[in-house]
Amino acid sequence: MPEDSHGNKGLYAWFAENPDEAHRQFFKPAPGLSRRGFFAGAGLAAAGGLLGMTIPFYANMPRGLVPAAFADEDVLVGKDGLTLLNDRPINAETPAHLLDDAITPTARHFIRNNGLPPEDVDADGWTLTVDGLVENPATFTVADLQAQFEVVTTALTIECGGNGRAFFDPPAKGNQWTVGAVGCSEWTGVRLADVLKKVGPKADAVYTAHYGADTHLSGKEGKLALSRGVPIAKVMTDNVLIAFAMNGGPLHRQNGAPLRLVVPGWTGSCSQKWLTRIRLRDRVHDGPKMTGKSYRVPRYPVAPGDEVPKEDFEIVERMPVKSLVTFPKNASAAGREVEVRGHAWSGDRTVSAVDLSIDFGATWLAAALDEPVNPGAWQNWRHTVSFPEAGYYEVWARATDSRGVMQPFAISWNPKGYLNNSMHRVALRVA
Ligand SMILES: Nc1nc2c(c(=O)[nH]1)N[C@H]1C(S)=C(S)[C@@H](COP(=O)(O)O)O[C@H]1N2
Ligand SMILES: [Mo]
Repeated sequence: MPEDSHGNKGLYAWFAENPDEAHRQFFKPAPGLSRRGFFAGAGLAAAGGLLGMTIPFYANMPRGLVPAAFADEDVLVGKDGLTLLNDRPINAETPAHLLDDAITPTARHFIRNNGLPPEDVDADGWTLTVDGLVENPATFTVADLQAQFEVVTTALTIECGGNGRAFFDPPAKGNQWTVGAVGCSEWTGVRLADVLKKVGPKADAVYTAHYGADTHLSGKEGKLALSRGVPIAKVMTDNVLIAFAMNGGPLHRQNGAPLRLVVPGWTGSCSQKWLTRIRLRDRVHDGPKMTGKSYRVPRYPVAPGDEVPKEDFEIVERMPVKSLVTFPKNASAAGREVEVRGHAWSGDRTVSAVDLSIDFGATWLAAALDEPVNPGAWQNWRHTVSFPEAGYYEVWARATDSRGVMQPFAISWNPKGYLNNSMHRVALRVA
């Protein structure tokens, strides 16, 4: 049972393991309103004790809800400094200055859940089935994957399609990600391409369909939180992984343990967590969050607030060119000379330049830019900036990719708030 560094069982673990009991322990019904959960005896001392008061609308509280009053500390067990945007499902981003490492530590990889992660995961008994339009459908344990295919370790960038949503005006509904729904950890696993070559895709297979073991928030049997897919051509590339380790250790529970897909550079939703099945299909997959307006953007620019017909949306695939300033921290104090640094990426492409401006875009300074450590990894950059005098400055970062596409200052609004790759701005008080 997961415990924190003080030996306490995490609140989330407690709720995951026995929601009814946890509910009884944490919540106290207002007298006379509901008898649900009221019981006498040893547990009573704790009941309501943590909140210290009754909850008038106790009867309406969904089973398994982790009280927001504690959520910040307890839900993010094993994570360090993440900002919780939602606790049901758990969504948490990493402040930019905590993404300063070249390789994102597990504790600082963001979390984007659409449903509830599976409970009591048995990594040894876990299986992945590959079926649908294949010659030889097969089921693999994690050990089978390790034994039958080449195991590779690569740094791969995952960015949520909604990263940057918070900067849309008018606001787009959904988690209000600022800049931190992105990470580049080192993933260890086998290539999906190798596994598919073994099972033999049939000639009419054109698309994958991914399934995971998380459950829908409604708790409805068989209802999936998210099931997406990608064109076969994408997964036949070398850097799409079925990963079982992260940064040399196990996957974090919230990042898909014990098995997940990593489809670098494409909207994070393609990287199915808690992976149980990959099915090959003869058409574009139509699982939950694959149809309608989910992870889709209008084919043409639309005015803010416009209603766009469903058929005018296209599926989000690769993520656009983007950069992040990870040092110095936004709104911090700085000296007259500062090494500004960060990362830059562009899905399926490389970044060819990162430029910085300290004068609101009038002039630009070229940063030193590293090659990616391997295809699919973000690129690190740095530049020592000299500020002419004391005062308030903004550092703007602008990446340009291998096709000459540059980050914009602001992007055209879209209804679900995807793909916001506008420049990252960091405010500095120079002494
Ligand atoms: N099974 C499953 N896989 C999933 C999701 C999910 O809700 N369920 N969320 C997806 C989305 S939208 C993103 S951005 C990435 C985030 O990966 P992370 O939580 O490890 O950062 O996981 C993807 N894989
Ligand atoms: Mo996402």
